[in-house]
Amino acid sequence: MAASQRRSEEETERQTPADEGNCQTLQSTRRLLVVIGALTLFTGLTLFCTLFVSRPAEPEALQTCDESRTKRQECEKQRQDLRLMLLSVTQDSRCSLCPDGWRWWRHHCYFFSSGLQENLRWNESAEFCLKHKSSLAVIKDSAEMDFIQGVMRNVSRVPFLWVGLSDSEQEGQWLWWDGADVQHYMPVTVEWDADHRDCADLRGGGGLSAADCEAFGPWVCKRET
Ligand SMILES: [Ca+2]
Repeated sequence: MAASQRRSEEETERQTPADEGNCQTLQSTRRLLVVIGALTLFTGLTLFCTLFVSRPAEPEALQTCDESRTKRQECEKQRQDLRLMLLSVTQDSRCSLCPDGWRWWRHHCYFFSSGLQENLRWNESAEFCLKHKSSLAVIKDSAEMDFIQGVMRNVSRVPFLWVGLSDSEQEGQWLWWDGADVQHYMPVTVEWDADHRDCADLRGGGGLSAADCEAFGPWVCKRET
């Protein structure tokens, strides 16, 4: 036991200054590696946030974007005017802004179902319009009303059409498809309203009547060109 203790003391005494120096060097290296690692992590996070998280839009970039949008709108308008001019000159349907079976009027395309599709319930006709990137017509002024009435009278020859107007959300509160109140665009009223009549159809002469949404009828879709 005494001999073993003696050997341990001797080994401790044999540690040289060089050993102590190596130990200090190792500790310094570890500290340096920790510092380098932390700096690398910080730099990486800063770079990520700068590039991807919170990069405020620059005024110049916004201005350039607005100018590009304006030019695109001007270009689109010129394209439409050119196609209309070609259509009026050539009467070639390939120059039409609307799909086959649709009618162009004042920057919009209209689909009158009469003669082209079987009559549908109001909800079904609305779904048809949605499938064709349109909605049941929202009539916004007397000129548009006159256009639709003219088609009803001279082309489709139907007594009424489903349009995008209903009070199915709240009885008596008639809203156009876009959420506007019934009189938002024109001073019109819906006749014959009742609890079981929540969908509006357009009659000859421009009148709007409440009807049973489950009734079958022709309809008119509308979409922008
Ligand atoms: Ca009603």
